[in-house]
Amino acid sequence: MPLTLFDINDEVKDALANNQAVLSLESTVFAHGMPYPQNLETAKKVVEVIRGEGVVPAIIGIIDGKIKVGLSDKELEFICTSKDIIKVSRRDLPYVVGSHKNGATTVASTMILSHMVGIKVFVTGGIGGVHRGGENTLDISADLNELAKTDVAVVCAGAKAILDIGMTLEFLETRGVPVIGYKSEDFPAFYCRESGFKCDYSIDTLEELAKVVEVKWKMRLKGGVVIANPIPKIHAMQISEINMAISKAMLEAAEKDIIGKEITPFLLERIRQETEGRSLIANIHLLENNALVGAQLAKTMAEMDI
Ligand code: PSU
Ligand code: MN
Repeated sequence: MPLTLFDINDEVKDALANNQAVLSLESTVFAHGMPYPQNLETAKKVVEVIRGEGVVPAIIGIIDGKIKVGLSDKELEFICTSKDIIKVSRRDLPYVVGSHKNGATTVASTMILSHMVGIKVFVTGGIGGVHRGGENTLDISADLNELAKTDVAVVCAGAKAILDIGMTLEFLETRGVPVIGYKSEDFPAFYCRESGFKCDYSIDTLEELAKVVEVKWKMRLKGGVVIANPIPKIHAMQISEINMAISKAMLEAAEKDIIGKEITPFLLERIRQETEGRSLIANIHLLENNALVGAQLAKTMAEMDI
């Protein structure tokens, strides 16, 4: 591992050295997925939730080209407020690190960096996927490829309905990524508990979840496991409301020719406006819930010596 490129904070370093539970978090969800100040408040809340479970949180980001594992409060504030933060997926890592830039990491890059330092569980809001029309545009998130090859368990609330969820699940199947619902048969669609698609399997206990992850890696079946954790019922949104907002936002994105890595942040912001902030509130709650389950899974895996 190119250790000189990393700056791992002492708490995370100690925990990793002593096989204590560590849970990593991406920073794009805060830098490009939510407005200030809610992004900073949510990041702080999520860290608190993880600590409450006795697990060490490690938000990952890049500052002046240094890969930070476990952002300090000051660094987190910078990532949440600066306009100068690049959205960093796998292909962006060499440039952003090599040219001493600032970056927020996506699911793909956070998986890579977590794996490099030995963190096995990672939590996010929703994974990227195959965009609608992806069969023509080839807009398929690098998150999916990473899930196919990097050994990290990813706790998420499914994938957003701005994506083609059916094609996303097909892609994951082809690449051999198990999609496990935690206490859910349905594959959730981020703001909603259902997407119209099922998970491959549903598991009700953390021990069983941990076992599946362990077996996958013991058998050297490279890659991640998607653990789909639906948004709590009381915070879930109406499918009709969210679909209306999504359709409107997507039409606008097409009119404005927004493509590539800009599309997800654009749609998230427009959906927030269309739902008068309700989507943001749902986003915050599902992240907290994912952090809770992620922390519990990290703890269970550490106890089982996985
Ligand atoms: N989903 C969200 N908020 C986000 C993202 C996804 O609800 O901010 C981010 C994640 O970092 C994810 C990335 O890894 O978008 C996927 O982007 P792309 O499709 O450009 O790979
Ligand atoms: Mn994309």
